[in-house]
Amino acid sequence: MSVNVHPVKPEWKAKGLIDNDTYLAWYKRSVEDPEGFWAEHGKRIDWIKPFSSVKNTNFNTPGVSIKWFEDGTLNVSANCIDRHLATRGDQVAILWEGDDPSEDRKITYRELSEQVNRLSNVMKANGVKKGDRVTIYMPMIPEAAYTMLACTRIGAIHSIVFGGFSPDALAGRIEDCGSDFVVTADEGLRGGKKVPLKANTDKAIEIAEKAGAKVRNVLVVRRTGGAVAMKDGRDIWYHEAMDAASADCPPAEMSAEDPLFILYTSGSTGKPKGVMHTTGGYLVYASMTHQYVFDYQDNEVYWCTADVGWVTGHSYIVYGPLANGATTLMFEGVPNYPSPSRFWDVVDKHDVSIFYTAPTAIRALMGAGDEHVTKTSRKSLRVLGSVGEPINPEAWEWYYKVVGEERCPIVDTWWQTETGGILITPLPGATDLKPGSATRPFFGVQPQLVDNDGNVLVGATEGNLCITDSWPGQMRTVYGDHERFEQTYFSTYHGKYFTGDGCRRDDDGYYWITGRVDDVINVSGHRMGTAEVESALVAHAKVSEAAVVGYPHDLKGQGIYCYVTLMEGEEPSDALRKELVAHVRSEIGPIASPDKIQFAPGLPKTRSGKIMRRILRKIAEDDFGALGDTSTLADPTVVDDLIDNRQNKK
Ligand code: 6R9
Repeated sequence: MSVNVHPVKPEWKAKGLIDNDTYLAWYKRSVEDPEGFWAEHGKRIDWIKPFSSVKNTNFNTPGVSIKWFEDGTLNVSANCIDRHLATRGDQVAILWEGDDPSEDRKITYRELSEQVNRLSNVMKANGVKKGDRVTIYMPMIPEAAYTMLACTRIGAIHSIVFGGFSPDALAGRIEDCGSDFVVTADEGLRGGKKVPLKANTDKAIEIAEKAGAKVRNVLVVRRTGGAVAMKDGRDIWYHEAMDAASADCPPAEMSAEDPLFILYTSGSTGKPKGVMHTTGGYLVYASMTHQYVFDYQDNEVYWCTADVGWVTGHSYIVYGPLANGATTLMFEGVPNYPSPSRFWDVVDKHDVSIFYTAPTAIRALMGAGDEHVTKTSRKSLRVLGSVGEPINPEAWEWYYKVVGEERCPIVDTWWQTETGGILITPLPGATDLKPGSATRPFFGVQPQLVDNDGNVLVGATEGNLCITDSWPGQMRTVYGDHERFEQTYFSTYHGKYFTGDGCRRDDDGYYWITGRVDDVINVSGHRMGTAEVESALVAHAKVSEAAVVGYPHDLKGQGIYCYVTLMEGEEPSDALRKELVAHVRSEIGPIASPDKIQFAPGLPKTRSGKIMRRILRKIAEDDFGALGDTSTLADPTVVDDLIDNRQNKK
């Protein structure tokens, strides 16, 4: 494969915070002397009590333990707000762009301070204490950021559930972390359509309470003004409570290792994991990566198009940018509403310098036609970013040429919910770019490729991506299940953090992520455990068994392909297909909608009863010439039926 290398342009180097020599020198120090390196960079945030211990980490099972800056104390909201007031009180902190292009709001750091202080008092007055779990199920409105920051101000742990998730999914997450306080809105608004957030919350609480959970209060922001039921004694209108609250709430002094947030993410088993991040290391890492990866410089407008329901929204809409005193743009809408020019219209309207989005959006906009881009100016753009899944070189080149007019470096940032911040990425002033490669490790990050037996691979090679030592932003545990944390991440390759991704390293030491090697698929940049979709399918009364795999999809990256075996006496039909799609949507949410459903009388299993997914993947890809060895199957004849009835015939 020929690679179209784009060397760092002289003007990128001149403007950039870090050039290649600096990158190489800092990187060397960061791995040779992590204590010294992070002692220095740990000071980039404000500590109430400075740390003396820097790094105390162990990747060996049992006993995995990760602590950074552990004797230091700080408050995240004070770092994201209070410390900027003297110099940037009147600077816009959050630049909000509504779903409807006529709506926007500019919230200065001073206004942010007032809102967050009031909200902290509202939460306190309603019994929220340090260490309590607060569930946030909200649209992309500034109040979502206020709520996150108010939690950090009083030491409560937030758990954000993406607004596109179903009541069932929300219920499971409320229950798992024992959350008794929920913040939501009457309705969300996306692409002109309303999302019934409060009604979903009511349903979720009903489900969770049947399972033993108890939700004391629901705080409800009025967004659309749509009619919603308010339960006496439990539900509180946000605006009423805010009016009555004082605008002064001193920040709680938190230990560096106190929990900051929980964020549920899919793994290879059916139950989402509560990824837990802590206070000090996370903030140091989020702010440092935000500054250097995006090359953020004072007074620039920075826009990350993610939703706060995903980790990208946590680290790169809220915590990283605000800790750096940036102006962060928060967008309520979608890329193609009211037209496929929306992103670029917003860039022009607000003079956005740095723009960070996902390959799935880039591919969709590329498909809509260049004219939607070229009719806009985009002259304010300086740096472009990509995250969420591998970006194919064609989409990369389009982003570079058509959107950025070859003026803007593209940072293809590889990272995960678990890593808290970006681990492998170019730096705008330092790294020669290769479309499709996330390029080189960030400071302090030591990638390693291993084969399936755990042998370390050197030089240009391909293997399973591990990280051999800790970085400050790393997750600390799975909430309530440390053993699962050790099992999932540190037991496959003993003593190493295993990412679940496959990866190639080229002759220049550049990393090329090839995608998940476990049973996780990546649909439009969203992680989906195939087991989750399978359990949703088998929860349907007519389904006896299901196996789910990913297949290449032009827009989504991967599509969801389901093999379904029906109960005795049930007949396959298109109506049932539709019913199953609707069922999965209601169990998990629209992002889990199956793309293909194939009714299969039998699934290919080994004699020990294991489903051979390798075969199912090949059939879903319409690549059954290369099925490999099927001799270990209990009943090899099922394969012929699967091939005959495949849903992806080319
Ligand atoms: C931040 C985020 C993590 C998984 C990860 C990988 C894929 C993310 C990528 C990428 C190739 C990139 N991924 N960024 N693959 N290149 N630049 O997306 O977190 O939702 O936890 O997903 O996404 O497979 O393991 P999360």
